[in-house]
Amino acid sequence: MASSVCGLVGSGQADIRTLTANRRKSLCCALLNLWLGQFCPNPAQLVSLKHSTKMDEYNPLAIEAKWQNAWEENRTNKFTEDQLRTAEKPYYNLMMFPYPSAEGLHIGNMYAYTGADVHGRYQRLKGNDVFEPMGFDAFGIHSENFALRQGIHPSELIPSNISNFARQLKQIGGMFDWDHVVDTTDPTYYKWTQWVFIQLFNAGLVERRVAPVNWCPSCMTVVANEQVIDGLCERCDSTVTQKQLPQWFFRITEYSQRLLDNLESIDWSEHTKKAQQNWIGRSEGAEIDFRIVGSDASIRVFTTRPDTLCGATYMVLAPEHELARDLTTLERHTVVDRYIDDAQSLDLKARKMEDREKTGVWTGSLCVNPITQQQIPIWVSDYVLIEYGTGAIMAVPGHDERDFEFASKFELPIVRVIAGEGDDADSPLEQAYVGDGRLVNSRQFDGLSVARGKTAIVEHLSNVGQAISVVNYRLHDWCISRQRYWGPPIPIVHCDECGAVPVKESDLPVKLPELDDYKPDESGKGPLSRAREWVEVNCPECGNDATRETDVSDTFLDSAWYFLRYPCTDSDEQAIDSDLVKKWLPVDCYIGGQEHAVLHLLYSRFICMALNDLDIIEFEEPFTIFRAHGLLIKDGRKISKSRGNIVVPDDLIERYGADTLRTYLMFLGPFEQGGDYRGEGIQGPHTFLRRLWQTVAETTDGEADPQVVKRLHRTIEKVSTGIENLRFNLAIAAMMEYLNVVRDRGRKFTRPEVEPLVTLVAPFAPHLAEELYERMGHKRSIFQSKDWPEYDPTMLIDDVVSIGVQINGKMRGSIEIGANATEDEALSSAQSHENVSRYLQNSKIRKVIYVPGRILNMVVV
Ligand code: ANZ
Ligand code: ZN
Repeated sequence: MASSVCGLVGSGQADIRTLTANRRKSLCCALLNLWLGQFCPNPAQLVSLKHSTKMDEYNPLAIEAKWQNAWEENRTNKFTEDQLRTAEKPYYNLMMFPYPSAEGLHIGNMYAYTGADVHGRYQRLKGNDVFEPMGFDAFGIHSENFALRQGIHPSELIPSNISNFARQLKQIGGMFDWDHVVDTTDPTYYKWTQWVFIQLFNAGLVERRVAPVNWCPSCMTVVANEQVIDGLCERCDSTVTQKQLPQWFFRITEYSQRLLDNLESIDWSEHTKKAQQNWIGRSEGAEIDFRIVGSDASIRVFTTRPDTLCGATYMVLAPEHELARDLTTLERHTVVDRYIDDAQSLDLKARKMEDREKTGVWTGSLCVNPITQQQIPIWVSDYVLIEYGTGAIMAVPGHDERDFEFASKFELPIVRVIAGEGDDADSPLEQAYVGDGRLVNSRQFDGLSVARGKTAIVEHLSNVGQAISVVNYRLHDWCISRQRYWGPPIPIVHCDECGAVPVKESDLPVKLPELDDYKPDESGKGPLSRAREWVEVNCPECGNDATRETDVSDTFLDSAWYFLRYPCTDSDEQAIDSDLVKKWLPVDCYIGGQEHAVLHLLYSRFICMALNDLDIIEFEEPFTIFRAHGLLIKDGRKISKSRGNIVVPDDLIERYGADTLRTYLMFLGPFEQGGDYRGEGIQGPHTFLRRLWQTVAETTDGEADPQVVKRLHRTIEKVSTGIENLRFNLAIAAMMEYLNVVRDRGRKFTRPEVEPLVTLVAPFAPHLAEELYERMGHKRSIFQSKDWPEYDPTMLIDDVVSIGVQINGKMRGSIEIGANATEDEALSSAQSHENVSRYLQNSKIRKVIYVPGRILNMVVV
């Protein structure tokens, strides 16, 4: 036996690091054989039964252990480095790797992985060289919090979780290449995560700045915007507040437009693309300057509706706006200062909620509307956000809902400047009018359409230097700093002389120091700052005393490039072997959860664009196809640990076998929509597999029945397109139907009728298929056969039947015609029939009676 299968032994002692190493001989083999022995007392006996007339029972556990062992021994699913380099039809089939934070994989995870594996096995049976690697996203807050709860150090806990995950993933019959595993917590991996950071740093794409961040007082860490749900921390439900900290940022916003444009060239589900578009949030508009009364200075606002400028009756600054305090008059100071201080303790997410009651204060100052020349008040309110646009808005209560609400509350003037069809220019507004129309109350611009008004007003103001057209994006730079322990240290040294200096590449990895007390605290500094000896270091540039960066990087960085590493894990010398990456990437098909539609997928795209710009890789888009799987529902709710409705797959596998579980899960519904898990339903697929087993045993030699062959071709078509469109349920239903046809009313069935079904079922029930394939006399693995059956398209046409043709009630012949042919088709076929046409000569058809599939009767005179 060639290689490590530690995960199968799975009692927790095995360390995943043995899995990542290149073709390392394993000590586990002997153990594995012992373990297998429990289920498969005598594999030779199984084989000898091939020729026995009395078929043994379908025993899933025995054959599954046998084939998992055989795959391991024959390296069926593994590539050597050489094979990776020379594969002729490379197909990279990837699924999002799990974070091993929980006790093990639950049935919902199995659902996702099985679907992706079915797709991979199908591609392989079609003759592709399918690379299907697996790994563990084991750094990060999820894993760390899990370890904290268990009271076990993550460096102890995570490896045993990983080996349990690996055991389960093997048990379910996944076609994973266990010689190319990525474990993000392994220094041989995170060395290269740090290397990626340094490449981006050197390219000027990394920046350190003080920024307001969401701060969870309970997790005691910065949390990303998207981890704040309704103002609460996603993990612990505490109220999130704001804190000012120096942070490391990746400048993803430099790529906003490219991230948007490229969406057109990739085959992703529309839903996912839409989510990315919304997240990037492009909006076209203008920046307009408003002169401050009694000052030479002006305030710049961003608006998408310059056409409504004449309706701007006041201005609003974000509380953090640099002019907010300066513009406040003496008598307004107390009120405004208090308002600004209060706003800053609120979290960013809560402030963005549309339905929050509007609050605000007047600064006491005024500015001038550049068209109407009216003096309008400058307010401060937290509904304006500092990080979007210019942090200041012109408020148009007549046409913006938020402004309308604010103006109504504070009794500010509301003016209509857009009139829809039939609207009176001067009738008061009951609510903001957000529809299309023509400009009114807008001086020389009256009568213009909204679209024309936008360009006309911007053009007018830009001539006097008071406006420019701009495009804004909602997307923010990516904050990658985490003040936590369980992550890769950010490879930076702080030196008084040289500033922030990246660690020399030859000094990577910067190993995560062992820390017994790794809990975060409220200092705002990461736990690594407590590792005194580790922190003190010489500056890589000038050699003077310096200190290490103590933040670790975001887990999303680990997963933003792991797919580049899988084919390269044989190399310790470089992160990315350009030949291998060129051969295997972009990923042909990526499957994962819709919850990652934005962050993980967007960050991965960004990293690839950046590495492409640096000539490290030759493509920009990492995933040619992406499909999100649906969710498995139980009792009307998503299956998840937090909902306490977990189903552990191990028990089901023990009872029915992995093949049955796989087939059952895939039978539940369209894969992209998910399915409703009901335990009893598993019997159906189980019976199907048993019947298939029985059928193969009872198969006789002989010719195939043409009618059955016809059904076979239809079945091949249904199964192939079903799998291609991830409609696995339809594929399975088609096979079940076909098996009924084969065994219809006790008919004898033959090998050419049955054998292709074994291949069709192989993606779903790989162990069973291997066993049956072997019993049918094949020597190599079915997955090396490239035997996926082709269907003949002409066989898909309607069944042809023979129907009688009568003329005036007398039978005059019969025609071969499609069972569902129309009356016209039947008539024209009859008219070209030699005998029939003779009787029709010189007569006129008065009436036609046609019963499809039965009879055609013509009344002629
Ligand atoms: C005047 C106006 C009139 C606006 C109108 C809208 C409708 P999107 O489409 O999301 O880009 N805005 C600008 N900066 C803002 C900030 N920092 N915080 C909160 N709101 C801000 O939204 C752009 C619109 O949102 C801008 O156009 C501005 O209000 C507001 F009938 O300007 B508008
Ligand atoms: Zn220095």
